Amino acid sequence: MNDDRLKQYNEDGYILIRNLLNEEEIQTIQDLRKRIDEEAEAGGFQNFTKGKTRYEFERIETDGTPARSTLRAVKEPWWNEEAFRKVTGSDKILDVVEQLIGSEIYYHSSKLLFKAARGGRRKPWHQDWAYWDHMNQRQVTVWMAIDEATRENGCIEVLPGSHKNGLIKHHHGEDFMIEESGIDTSQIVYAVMEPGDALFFDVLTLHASAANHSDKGRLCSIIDYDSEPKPDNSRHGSDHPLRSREGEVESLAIT
Ligand SMILES: O=C(O)CCC(=O)C(=O)O
Repeated sequence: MNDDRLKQYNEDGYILIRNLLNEEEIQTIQDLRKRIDEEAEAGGFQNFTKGKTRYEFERIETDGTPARSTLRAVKEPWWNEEAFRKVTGSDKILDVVEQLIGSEIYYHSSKLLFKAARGGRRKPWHQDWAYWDHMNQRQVTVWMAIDEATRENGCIEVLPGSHKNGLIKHHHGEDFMIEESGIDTSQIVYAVMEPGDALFFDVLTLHASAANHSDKGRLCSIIDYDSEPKPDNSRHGSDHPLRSREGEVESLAIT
């Protein structure tokens, strides 16, 4: 990323990088999703946990289509899914992350999210840091499109410059969210993305996504990186360094 793009990131609180993942990497995540769906179907689409990874499914019955069960989210796939880790923790991603938060990089958290066609619900406006505001702020979220993400299927939306206003009060409403009535909707940028595109955004950048009313599902990978290990007693973050000023770091065995 050149200096202009870096300046843009600091100004807007996000940067969109096209074609960051190649076709093989996109397919790897699609195959992972397929394997998880097959496993879930065999188990009657019951939620399950493996080590630190949680697999969640939902029944979609809106818009007049026959009810169906489908993947909703894999929380913390990093710990149990080697394919996910290989794709989302590659050097080309860490190289961008390093430019944004520095050369000390720790794994923070991850998700594989699926917004089902004709019924996948919206995510209200929020800042990621609100979930873990006891931690340091030098963190970045990387949102990668695995399916195409459009306005119709609920692409991610951001408010440029919102990271400069600090943490906004959140409450538990429809989700963990801010009071949305004050949002200037004319400022919203819709991050329409092709598979393989990646949005890097600051943990204070306000973002949301609409419900999916289209015929196409929307799969994405999300990963957060931190510049510091987790504080004692924090349930968020990790002590696992991915890059360090001292050079090589040990790779981690799958749990
Ligand atoms: O992918 C989306 O729809 C938004 C997800 C998100 O913002 C989150 O999980 O914090």
